[in-house]
Amino acid sequence: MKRILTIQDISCFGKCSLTVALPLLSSMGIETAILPTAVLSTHTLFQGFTCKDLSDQLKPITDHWKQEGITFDAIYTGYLGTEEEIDTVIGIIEDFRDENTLVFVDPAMGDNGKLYPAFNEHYAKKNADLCAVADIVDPNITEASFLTGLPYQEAYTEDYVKEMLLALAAIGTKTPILTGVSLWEGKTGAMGYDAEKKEFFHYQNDRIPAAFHGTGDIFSSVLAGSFVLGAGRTKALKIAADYTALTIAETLKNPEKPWYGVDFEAVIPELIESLKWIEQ
Ligand code: PXL
Repeated sequence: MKRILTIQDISCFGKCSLTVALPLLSSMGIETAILPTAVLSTHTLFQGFTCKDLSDQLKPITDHWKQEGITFDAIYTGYLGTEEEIDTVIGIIEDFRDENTLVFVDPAMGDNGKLYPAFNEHYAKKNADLCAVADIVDPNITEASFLTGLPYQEAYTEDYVKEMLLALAAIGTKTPILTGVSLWEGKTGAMGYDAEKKEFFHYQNDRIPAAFHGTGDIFSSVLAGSFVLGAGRTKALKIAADYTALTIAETLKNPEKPWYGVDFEAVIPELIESLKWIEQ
């Protein structure tokens, strides 16, 4: 069985970060170890959330793992709290990675042209150091613009997406993947760039005209899991994008649609079913 380590916060309520990554990766048949960076009452789009920083626990926990000889096939990082924490996480990656470890970084820090409430531009720049050590990063356009310094555009062309991907590759990531990319009217998905082969690749599915919080974490968890399971890049994008779209469609059926996250739990069986594409 493949084993992944995911490093991100626990938002106790709100369907994001670890409460999404752990169930999804486990459902995909991947042993999932977690390194919680902070415990929050909710994610930061709720008013008045509490937050207990766990930065001082990261080193003792991972030192213990080292003593136990624990290793990982992949390390997947998500929302991190502070700039110091980014440095600690880079150290953990360096400590645990070997030539076969997949390092997947979701530089979760913003959406719709803005950073999340807990972050500033300095933090955003620091996240580029983490992206530099990653095999794969999957920012949305907002995050990519903060990482690269290229201007954020709501309406854009394929050339803009390609320029952004090349700028991300210039930071040092082997395979940047830009999420929430709409290449044609009525479609949405992701586009990536393989810096070694100098090839662009993409996957688009039908755009559902609705936006929910937490879908970025769902997409990243399933994308990271698909790569760990050996999916090629286009199949991995398809599995992650189709499942994310399904979670949105499912949520729209719910008369009490939660604003804070999607009903991903109801369609986990379909995710498991879609893993058969990896072999096909
Ligand atoms: O979904 C990303 C995320 C993760 N963790 C926390 C957040 C957010 C987005 O707002 O606030 C704490």
